[in-house]
Amino acid sequence: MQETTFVMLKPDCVQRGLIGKVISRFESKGLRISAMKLLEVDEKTASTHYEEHQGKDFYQPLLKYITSGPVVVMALTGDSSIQMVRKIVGKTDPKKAEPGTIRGDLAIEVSRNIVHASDSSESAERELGIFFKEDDYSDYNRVEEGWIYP
Ligand code: IDP
Ligand code: MG
Repeated sequence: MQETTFVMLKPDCVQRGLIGKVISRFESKGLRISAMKLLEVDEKTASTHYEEHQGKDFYQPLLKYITSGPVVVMALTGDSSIQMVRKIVGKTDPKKAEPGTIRGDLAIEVSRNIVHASDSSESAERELGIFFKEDDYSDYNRVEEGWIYP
């Protein structure tokens, strides 16, 4: 089923110069970038985005981390993209993430794990709504989806 998921390249990803490397993994898999921007997350947006973690001991450091520098947010569309992107990203703790996954290959610390990806269709819808509005999206097909060169 065609669906759209939300991905954020966190400040450590941007500052380590890994934007291209990480996006490339999603692109090569065949996912379509349907919206994308570079921005700084303010405190309020960060707390809305991570509201499920409120009260946990890593919550405050998490807000500080995510607001510490620019991030890249994107909407990725494709067949089963929500589950698939979570697989490509790997387990939350990079020490446990399998080699071949983004976190398994490019990170070490759970508190600096490079990338966020929605974990369900409900969270995808909610998180996309926090960062994108209707006209941020582009509707097109990739070549393998039937796009024809004009
Ligand atoms: P997820 O990003 O794989 O969905 P969540 O459990 O939703 O993982 O946690 C959100 C984010 O909070 C993680 O990506 C990570 O940045 C941070 N985090 C989660 N657990 C810990 C922890 O035990 N220590 C420090 N940071 C954590
Ligand atoms: Mg999560």
